[in-house]
Order: sequence, then C-alpha cells, then structure tokens
Amino acid sequence: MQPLGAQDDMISQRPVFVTEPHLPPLQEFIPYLEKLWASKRLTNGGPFHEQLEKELAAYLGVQHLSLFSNGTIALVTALQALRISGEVITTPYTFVATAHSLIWNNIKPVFVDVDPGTCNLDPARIEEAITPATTAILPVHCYGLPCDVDRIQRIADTYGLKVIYDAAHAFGVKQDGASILNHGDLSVLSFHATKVFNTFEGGAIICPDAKIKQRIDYLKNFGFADEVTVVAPGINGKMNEVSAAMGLLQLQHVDQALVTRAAIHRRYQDAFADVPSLRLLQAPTGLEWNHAYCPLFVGPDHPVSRDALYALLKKHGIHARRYFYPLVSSFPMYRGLPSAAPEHLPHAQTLADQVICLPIYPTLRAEDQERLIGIILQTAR
Ligand code: T4K
Repeated sequence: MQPLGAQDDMISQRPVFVTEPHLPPLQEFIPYLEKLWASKRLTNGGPFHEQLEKELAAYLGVQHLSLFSNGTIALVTALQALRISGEVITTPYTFVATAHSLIWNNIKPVFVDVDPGTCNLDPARIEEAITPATTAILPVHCYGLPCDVDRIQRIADTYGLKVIYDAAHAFGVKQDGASILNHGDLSVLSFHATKVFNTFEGGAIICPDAKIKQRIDYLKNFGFADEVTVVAPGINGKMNEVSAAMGLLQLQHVDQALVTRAAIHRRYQDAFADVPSLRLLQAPTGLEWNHAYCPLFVGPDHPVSRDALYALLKKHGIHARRYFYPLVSSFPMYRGLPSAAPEHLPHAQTLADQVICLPIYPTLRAEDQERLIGIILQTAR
C-alpha cells in the first residue's frame, strides 16, 4: 500500500458529493412556471398535482398513488391510514425517518436484524419478534434492492399483520417486469432532492385501490371530505404545484438518468471486482434496479478501515456518506428498547460499520469517478 498522502496534489479538485440532484434544463421548466403564474393555482390538488398522480401511476405500473410533500409525512400518514398501533416490526438499517414515523404515531418499533446479502429485513427473524401487540411490518427496500416480499407476505397473512413498505429508495424498481411497489398493503416513496426521481421535496403513497387512496387523500388534506366536512384528524401533507410540475418534467428525463446510473455502477463493479476485501451489492436475476445508491462494504481484511477510507476520500474532496451508520437503533430515543440491543442486531451492526456509499448520480464526471476509484484502489495495495 502506498502512503495515504501520496495524492495530495489532487486535493484542490472541486468537491464531489455522494449525490447531486438531477435537474432538467432550466429552460424546459419555464413554461410550467408561466402556467403557474397565469393560473395562480399553487397548491391544494392543482392541475399539475392531478396530472402527475396519473402519469406517475402509469409510469410506475401501479393502480393509484397519492402525492405528498415529502416521504416522511407520507410514512406517518400511511400508518394512520391503516390505523396501525401497538408494535411494528422494522429494520434498524435505514434512514431515521422509518422509525421516527412510528414514534409520531405512538407506535413502538421492534427492531429485527437484516440479511447481510441484501441489507433488508431478514424474514427468518421476523416471527420470533411477533407479540400480541404486533400489528404490522415496516420493511425497507434498502438502496432500492427488494425485500423478500413473498416470505414477508406469508408471515403477515399467517399472523394477520399489515405490511407497509418504506420504498423511499425504490422508484421504478421492477422484478421480472413487475413493479415492486405493488407488494404489501401500501408502499411509500420519497422524491427528495437526493433521490433517483426528485420533485425538490416530495413523496407518494402507492395505493392498491381507489377506496384507500380516497382515505389517504382526506388524511393529507386535514381530513376534509368537502368544504364543511372533516372526516379524520388529517395533516397537511399535500404536494405543491411547483414540485408537481418538476415531477412532470423529471418524468421525461428519468429513463435516461437510470441508464446513466447503471453505467456508473457498472464501472464501480469492474473497478473493484478483483479486490475481495471490498464488496458491492449484487442485484438478483431479473431485477431492474434503479442504482439509487452505491454502497461499498469495506471488509475487516482490507488494509485500511472504513473510517480511514472515508476520511481519505474527504481529504481529496470526495464526500462519500456512511448510509446507514450509526444504526437507527443506537440513537437515544431507541437504544433503551430491548430489540435495540446490539447483540440482537449483529448483521445490521456489521453493515453499518463497513458501509461507505460512493457518489452515484447522472452528472458524475468520468474523471471524478476514475479519480476516486484510483484513491480506493490505492488502499488495497
Ligand atoms: N425512508 C428512507 C429509507 C429514506 O432514505 C428517507 C430519506 C426517508 C424515508 C424520508 O424521505 P424524505 O422525507 O426525505 O422525503 C438525505 C435526505 O435528506 C433523505 O431524503 C434521505 N432519505 C437520506 C438517505 O439522505 P442527508 O441528511 O444525508 O442529506 P444531505 O443534506 O446531507 O445531502 C446529501 C448530499 O446531497 C449533500 O452532501 C450534497 C447533496 N445535496 C443535497 C441536497 C439536499 C445537493 O447537492 N443538493 C441538495 O439540495 O439526508
């Protein structure tokens, strides 16, 4: 291995972040803004909102969806819509919003370990976590790789549980040609700036039928059924018209963005293929992955630790991120729970200790990717 400071001459390069929002050409957005200025219809289910719900459902291959102001409010509302209470089984290896959405509904999270191959909830560990208070399972399609949806559904059917997928990472992912968003009772997407498909901020709940969509639509608009009727203690979770317009425009560009992401991921795969101490996730056969993230797992036999590699990249202006470290279960509001005990979550802990998410976004410059690959490979020698 060469000394870590060997490439100091490159440190002055412009910074590279784990992601950069995908933005279509500005001039293509102007006509949408002109319409908005003319109509003065800015929010509350305006025409862009209605159009985007239809176009997105068609694009994603789902029956119905309800747009939201962000993925977190959508998660909170999905739990409300199904009247989930008591205990919910979930993963500790995720963004904090997953578990926080339970707390906001006064629900106790019960953490279950993950499968190290997929980083998703391990179905073999779910049944032992079920108690009389369990009402639902809240798995995450982490990094856009699908959970074992069939086994999870079998468990849910056996024990009479609901399943809500946190599909924040899973925009457009298909298994054997079918959307993974149609599994479980509901799925929740995020359209945050850092996501594969962004509306600046935004999100959606995928609904299997019109009745549940109607209830969710009430809930995201304070519970109003009409001007004088309030049917539920709803919240304000509506997507505004600027975000909805951005979504309509993004839909025209997202296929190309997915192709570019796949190419960037392939280059990482080729680059690290001969380094056994570095692991990238493998997509299962038949998966149309969205390459939402590029997690690299730095094994214990790698000459440099994960944190040393993270610091080295940072020194070179490459701001990779350790998603998802620390584990959600280790934060103060969760660590007192019996299910949060680290010995109960060994695989999740190992992943959190080894992960480093590499920059992946359509405008990542090839020279920046080669530079960061070079830095990482240097640590393997
Ligand atoms: N469930 C899961 C599994 C999730 O991953 C998330 C969100 C949610 C639920 C909740 O969905 P939302 O309510 O957010 O819709 C980011 C995102 O804020 C968050 O959406 C995402 N997951 C999480 C994994 O990542 P941070 O704190 O890492 O973001 P930040 O601001 O450090 O951004 C990362 C990098 O992206 C920056 O270093 C630079 C770049 N960036 C970021 C923003 C916001 C830009 O270039 N432009 C930007 O506007 O959480």
